[in-house]
Amino acid sequence: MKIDSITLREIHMPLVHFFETSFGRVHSRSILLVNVDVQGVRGWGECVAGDDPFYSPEWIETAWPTIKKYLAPALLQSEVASGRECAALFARVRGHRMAKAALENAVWDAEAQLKQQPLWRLLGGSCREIVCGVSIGIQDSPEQLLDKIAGELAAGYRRIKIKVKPGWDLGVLEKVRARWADILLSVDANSAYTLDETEHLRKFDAFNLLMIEQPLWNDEIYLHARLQKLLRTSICLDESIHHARDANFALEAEACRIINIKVGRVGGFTEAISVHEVAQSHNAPVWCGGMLESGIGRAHNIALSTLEGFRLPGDVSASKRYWKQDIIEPEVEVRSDGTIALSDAPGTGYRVLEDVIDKLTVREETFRLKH
Ligand code: OSB
Ligand code: MG
Repeated sequence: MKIDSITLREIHMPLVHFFETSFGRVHSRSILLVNVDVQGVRGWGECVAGDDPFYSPEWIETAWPTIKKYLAPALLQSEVASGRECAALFARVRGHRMAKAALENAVWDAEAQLKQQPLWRLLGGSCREIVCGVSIGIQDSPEQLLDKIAGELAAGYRRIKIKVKPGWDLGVLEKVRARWADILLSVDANSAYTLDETEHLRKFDAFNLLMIEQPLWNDEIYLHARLQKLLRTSICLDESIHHARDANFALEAEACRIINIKVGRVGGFTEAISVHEVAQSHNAPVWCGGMLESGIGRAHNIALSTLEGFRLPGDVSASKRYWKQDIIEPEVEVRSDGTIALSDAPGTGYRVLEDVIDKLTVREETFRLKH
């Protein structure tokens, strides 16, 4: 594939409902989109870095110059045969995985279009439908949370995950379990606790949770192993897992029993597939995490979720939970049984609405090889 040009855009999209985690509340998102023009097709990728460096050190103001100065030139100067070859091309740059993933995934998308293949098949997926869960942020009151859960269950979602932090945890879980004793329920702490709070965390065991996601520090694996020994509830790691070696260490050390795979956090589809393989070799289930993506990233998450190790419902849900108007057509819809159907169309199976993107764009820059 000879890449003709790479375009980076920043779009601004207000959320339908605010989203609050232990590190703060967001009402809208600035999203970096990248597209690669190659041999008459346009592949799209989404950078999942946030507006702020709160979930991870990366944010949109690190991703933009990293792509501009290092990743785009590296890609423009070489000829890659497939999306899979991008990771090696970008390896000289340390970290910046979300920036790398945006570009690599755009190349995979272009490759799927050029080969007239569904992206999910190109990635090695085999499931024709994926099972969906939702991630529900911290609300203004427990009553508001219960209303939200009721709405999502009525919509068919098969797993509810709620965000927790000290002061918004056991009391809320009591209320949720009092109303729904049997639903598949998990919690995500986004690193809100420390090992000193082990006794408190052990109380989560009373609620029959599918998992507790990332209870401790974002940069720790070993101390999660200490904690996992003391909990009945399975730990799932999110922030701590940056690549397949992390996944292998975490599973070998029994720091977790489940891994949340976010394609942006691990640096692209190639590494996400490797993390999936590592988890398979340990017989540990994985599921696809979300980063409040627009339709472009969402479509990529759907494709990734078709790999056979994605045995638990992911945080992959309908466009309308986030956006009044998404930037793809059709928008992502979840059926009343909580599943999304995969199509056999080439690429993602969703059309990118460039006119809508144009209206949302606040900056744009195109990179080409200088002759
Ligand atoms: O920890 O999974 C997380 C959103 C932003 C940053 C981190 C996380 C999340 C979510 C949202 O939980 C999942 C989604 O609905 O996209
Ligand atoms: Mg998480």
